[in-house]
Amino acid sequence: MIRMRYPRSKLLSVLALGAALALGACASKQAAPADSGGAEPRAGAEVAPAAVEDRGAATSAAAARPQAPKTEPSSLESDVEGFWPSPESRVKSVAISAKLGNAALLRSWKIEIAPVGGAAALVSFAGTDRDPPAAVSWDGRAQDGKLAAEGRYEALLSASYAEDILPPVSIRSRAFALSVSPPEPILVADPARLEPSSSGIKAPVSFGIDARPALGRLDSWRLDIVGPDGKLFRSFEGPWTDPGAVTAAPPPVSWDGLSASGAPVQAGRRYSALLSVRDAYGHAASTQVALVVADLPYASERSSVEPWTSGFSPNGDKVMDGMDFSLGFGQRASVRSWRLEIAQAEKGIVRVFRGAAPDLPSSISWDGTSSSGAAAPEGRYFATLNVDYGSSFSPAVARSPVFILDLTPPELRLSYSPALFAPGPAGATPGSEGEGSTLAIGLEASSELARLADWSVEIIDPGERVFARFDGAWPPSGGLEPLSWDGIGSDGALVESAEVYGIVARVRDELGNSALAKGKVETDILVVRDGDRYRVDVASIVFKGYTDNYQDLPAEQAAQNRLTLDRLAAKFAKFPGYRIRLIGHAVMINWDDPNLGKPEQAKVLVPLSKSRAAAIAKALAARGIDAKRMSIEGVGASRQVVPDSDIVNRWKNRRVEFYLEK
Ligand SMILES: [Ca+2]
Repeated sequence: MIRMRYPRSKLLSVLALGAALALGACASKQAAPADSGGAEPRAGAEVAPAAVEDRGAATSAAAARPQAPKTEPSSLESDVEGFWPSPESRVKSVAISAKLGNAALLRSWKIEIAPVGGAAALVSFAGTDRDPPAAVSWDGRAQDGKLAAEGRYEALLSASYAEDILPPVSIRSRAFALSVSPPEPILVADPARLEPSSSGIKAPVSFGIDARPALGRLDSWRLDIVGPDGKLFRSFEGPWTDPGAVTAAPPPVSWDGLSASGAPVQAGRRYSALLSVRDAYGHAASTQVALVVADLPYASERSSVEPWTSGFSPNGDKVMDGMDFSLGFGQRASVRSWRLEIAQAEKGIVRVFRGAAPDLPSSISWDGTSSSGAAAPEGRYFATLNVDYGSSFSPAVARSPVFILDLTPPELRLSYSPALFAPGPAGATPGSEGEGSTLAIGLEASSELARLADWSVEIIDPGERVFARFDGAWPPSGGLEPLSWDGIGSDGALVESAEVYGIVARVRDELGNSALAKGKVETDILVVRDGDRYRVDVASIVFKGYTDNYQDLPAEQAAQNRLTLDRLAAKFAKFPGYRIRLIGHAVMINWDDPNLGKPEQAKVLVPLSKSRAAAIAKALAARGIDAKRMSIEGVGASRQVVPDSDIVNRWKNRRVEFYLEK
């Protein structure tokens, strides 16, 4: 579009481009066609009419032609160095002001706009009036209304005078740019990867700012650092360095990694730098580069948390009731704070311990309570040590091996056989060379969480003391095979005949939780070789104090006596070829006083022991043993098994011994 501005006094309207064409039509009566002067020669920006130097010739011609007037200068000026024909533009058009000297003598004039370099004019208009427009405005559109190509243009003014009284005028304007493309900003960040330090970043970032300006003169720039949250972190701006130069870039911008308020960038986060540039016509464009803040370096020394044991059992029994952890802080001097989290795989964090430098404990003890003080549930746990190094290093995380909190004792099942146990060395049984039987003791144990650690089996004698003991690590060395016991006690003695022995089995897990199982086994009548005869020991026939009465007793004892007699009778029936000798024994009261003991033996114990042997012989006869096979004897306290001073054990002396003899 082109429009013309006339001096106010002319009162002429501004005409649009379409109208400019119309002007051409309307002016055709008086003006040459618009393109008629396209090939006219072009001269400097401002020239006086030609032939000024040929003043002599003009003077000599004056006689034949009208007197040549004094030549007035003409000029053609563009008001801007460029423009951007767009509604957003600050400079939407270029104004060409033309001034023609000797206007009153004009014959015709023409103003054209053409690309620099000689291509055909895009628009032109012309006239024959003697007062051409003071200015023409061009909005970058060609005669046909289409936007002209981006590039550099110039305006051309040509004019001729009536009767060639003056040389024709041909002037070109200063070139001006028709700018369409926005500038292309160029932003380089060096380095683009920021190394964090305790105060921000180790080295400042240098931003190189530049732009490919297209045809527009660059005007200003703005550099925004945007944080990971999308908010403006820091901003810089300035004018383009040299308003006179088209491309001269501003000096680099140095950024110290701090926000406008002085806060440092965060390690491991991503920022971006956004460069916007603007040209003189209002064209704006932007570009951005990513700025990655590296993670803080890792501490070279590792942190650690180690439970002291594989688990614990906080049940107040003083056995492994607490769990201790060793804590290792990788780079102690740089630690800012720490946090120890104790967590269960299923339930998450149960307990937290924390502290700050310089309080860096080498160990922490946990009593098995949660943060609320309640008992933590049983299960598998682990501890995590989080070490905060501030801005010196990346936070360190150390995780412990799994450990167990277990309060439930193992499950234990005790089995044994036979219920009636008849041990004895090989060949001890009359008429038999086979081995005596053994007691098979089986343990089955299980534990859900903690590993089983060890086991023990104790044989408890009728005096409630440990007769034999077996123990070992779990599982038993023989695997799950039952323990085989030959009836020999820890002191090498054989079990007593026809007694009840307790069996106490125990298993323990690694955390000190133990389980107990009890049983009882009865020993059979034992037959032991004694020289050329066999002795049958029965210590369990209980007599009423100082009598031979074995029946007037508490019901349980009386029943046990009857059972023993039944077994004796059954035993003797197996050896019909042997005679049976019954020898009664008794406990001396006055064992510590020979003066009293001697008469006690003679007057009380011998008769009592013989009477006891007789009572038992009678009971055996009642059970089918031929009385003729049996003989009795009473020896009182003369052949004691243990000293009568042994109050605890002397019950063993109160007995009847049986011998099988040929
Ligand atoms: Ca415990």
